[in-house]
Amino acid sequence: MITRFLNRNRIALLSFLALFLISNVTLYSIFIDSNMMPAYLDVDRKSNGNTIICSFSFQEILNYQNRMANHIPVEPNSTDHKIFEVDRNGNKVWEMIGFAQPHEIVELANGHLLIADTGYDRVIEVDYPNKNIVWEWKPELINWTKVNSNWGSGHYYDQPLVFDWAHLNDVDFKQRGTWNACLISMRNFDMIVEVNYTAEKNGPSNNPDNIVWYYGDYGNHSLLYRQHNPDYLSNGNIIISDSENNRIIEVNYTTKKVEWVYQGGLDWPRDADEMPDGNLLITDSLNSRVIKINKESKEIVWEYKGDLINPYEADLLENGNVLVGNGIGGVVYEINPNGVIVWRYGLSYLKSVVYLNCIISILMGAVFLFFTYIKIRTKNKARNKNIENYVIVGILISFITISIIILLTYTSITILVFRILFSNR
Ligand SMILES: [Ca+2]
Ligand SMILES: [Ca+2]
Ligand SMILES: [Ca+2]
Repeated sequence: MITRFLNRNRIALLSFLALFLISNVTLYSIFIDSNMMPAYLDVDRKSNGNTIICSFSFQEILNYQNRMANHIPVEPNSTDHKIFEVDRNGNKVWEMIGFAQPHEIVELANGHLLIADTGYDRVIEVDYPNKNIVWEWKPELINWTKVNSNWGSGHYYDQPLVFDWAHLNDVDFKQRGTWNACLISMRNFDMIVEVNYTAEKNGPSNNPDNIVWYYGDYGNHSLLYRQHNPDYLSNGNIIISDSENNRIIEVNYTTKKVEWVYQGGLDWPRDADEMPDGNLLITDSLNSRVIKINKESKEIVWEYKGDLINPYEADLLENGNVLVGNGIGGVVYEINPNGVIVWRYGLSYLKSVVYLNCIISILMGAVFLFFTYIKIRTKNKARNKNIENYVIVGILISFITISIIILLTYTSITILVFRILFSNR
């Protein structure tokens, strides 16, 4: 029975499937155990020319639901959540742990780093290159009723959770003449606040009186719906990626009226930067692309997709290139205006999977062809004319298999991305 079932073709097919399975599981185990499947959020070019990266692991993305459901905070010494700096040659020159999904970094003029430490619901200032926390701002320490008397004790703001409560995902910094300001985004509050940083530093900190401006209100999705990356514009207004509303809005700082909207075709935008030429650089996360649009005409004047998978944000560099972290792709790219990658950091697990599977297919195709050839040659020399047919069939099998693998891999990546994102919102 078994011998009748196991003819030559089936043995070839079964051994291919076995090798395919074993090698992929092995690769996955190696990568995930050694923390080689990072997910990148903010990626910035520092003033010293190095690149600083907010990183957490793919494993942590998978853990996220469990942490949320059971209120499990990230362990303080977890190496899955870190910020590190690499030089032009890709050497790691600085690293710091002690975060939970670090989301955003700002380098201050004195070299200190302001960090949005999302999972721990705080902004911290670190005295880089030392790693001391010299200032901390936590929404759970704020008396929100003093900011707005309508926000009473039953309000979301007054009911902190131990993990990822506010989802504080962004901090920006601005010198305002006599005082310095921080613009802070709390995604789960549907709100951004401007904090008087100078007053905070002069103490006492976490003072509600130091919140000098805010926009948005929890649950009022006509204003903001789980936003990212509010930035100061040169005209004094605030630009915000209103992510779940799939739009970019400009809010007048004085009147709090929306003065400008860009909506067309965006899917979960998470970053919009004003460029010196007046255009906007937008990271359209779920469309896995970075675009430049003309702010007046709203036309797309530049687009980069490449193999981006859910990028978080992009920056225009001084040399005119664009720096972007490839989301769960685990790679950082510097892209020139012609769409050419001129610098990269990191290894893409997902790409490695595709390449590995292509190599396996080609190898198995070659082995299959070789044994077919030997068998025909030894069995019946008169049938040698059929070898060409076997060769063609063998090549076709390899080709079709590779195509299916690439298709399946990218389909699974897409499904994975959607699953992760929809479950994390
Ligand atoms: Ca950045
Ligand atoms: Ca930002
Ligand atoms: Ca940016």
